[in-house]
Amino acid sequence: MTKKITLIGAGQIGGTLAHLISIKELGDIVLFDVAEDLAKGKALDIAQSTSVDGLNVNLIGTSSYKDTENSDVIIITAGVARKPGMTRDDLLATNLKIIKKVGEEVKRTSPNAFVICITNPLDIIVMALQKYSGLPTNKVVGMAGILDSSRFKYFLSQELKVPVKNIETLVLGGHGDTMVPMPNHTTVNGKSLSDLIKKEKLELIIDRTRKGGAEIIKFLQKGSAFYAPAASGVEMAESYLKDLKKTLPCAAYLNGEYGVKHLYAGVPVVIGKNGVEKVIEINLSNEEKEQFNLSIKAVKDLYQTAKNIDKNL
Ligand code: A3D
Repeated sequence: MTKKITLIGAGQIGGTLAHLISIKELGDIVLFDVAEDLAKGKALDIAQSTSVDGLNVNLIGTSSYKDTENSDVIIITAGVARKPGMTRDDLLATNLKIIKKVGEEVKRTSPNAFVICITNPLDIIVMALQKYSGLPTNKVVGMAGILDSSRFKYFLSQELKVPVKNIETLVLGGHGDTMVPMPNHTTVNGKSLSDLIKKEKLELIIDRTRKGGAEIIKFLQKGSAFYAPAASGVEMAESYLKDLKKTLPCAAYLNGEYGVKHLYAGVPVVIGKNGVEKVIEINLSNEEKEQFNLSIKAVKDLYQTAKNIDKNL
């Protein structure tokens, strides 16, 4: 049966998600936004693009949650994005309020959906979304690690002059300035990265990866990255819908894994037809552990700030 995919937020990422999902024919698409005309306009434009290629996808734009009922997958980008000079954490209060409403509506209309959150600050918003929606933790997951890893991979491919597909890499931790690119878990054509690149160069690339979002905001001025974030969200949705059981770095609920309890953070997980089916625990060196723990501390601190805003979290 045709799957139903709802995109809550029809802004830059929401529109790109709809386009990519239609090209891949993953399912019928409901593009939802409080700005109804924006959702309707983008849905109509993308629907017309499907007749160019003869794609078999239905799209609608709406501001009514009734139209989203019984979705199989929901991808959430509702909220505000960063402007130049802002950190992801600056978005917290505004986006928490938005996500409360979204979470409650998701619970009411699509309690069986697999829900992917992209709204920033990611780790806290996905945690809040799980609480507000009451959906099981394996059905609520955050997109960040795939994007951060893709940036790391791209910069390495440019430096080493090898195709991106020959590089395997990983970025863990929270989606912020303390994220942890993992050079020791990176291979290029199966070879260890440390044999191929000078330490100083690698450090520059790690720093550029951590600031990858800000670099794009500085160019765009009016918004933040959306093509790569959307591509990353689609990879997660596809792994769920087709039961691909891919191992992907995502913001997942930790219940003791990596020594962390009751918190969302970026770790490798297996995504298949049951949602997040497994958290993969990889061995971390002492230095990696230290950096990961620092990143977890930043997530915990921001969670405390969120609790000061809404004590029910
Ligand atoms: P933008 O183009 O502003 O789209 C956001 C949309 O949300 C707008 O069309 C709003 O009308 C809509 N919206 C606001 N409130 C609601 C609501 N209550 N219900 C439904 N829709 C609503 O932003 P964007 O698409 O560029 O970014 C969306 C979010 O993703 C932001 O919070 C970004 O910071 C975040 N983001 C995350 C990553 C990660 O890697 C995690 C990367 C890039 C952007």
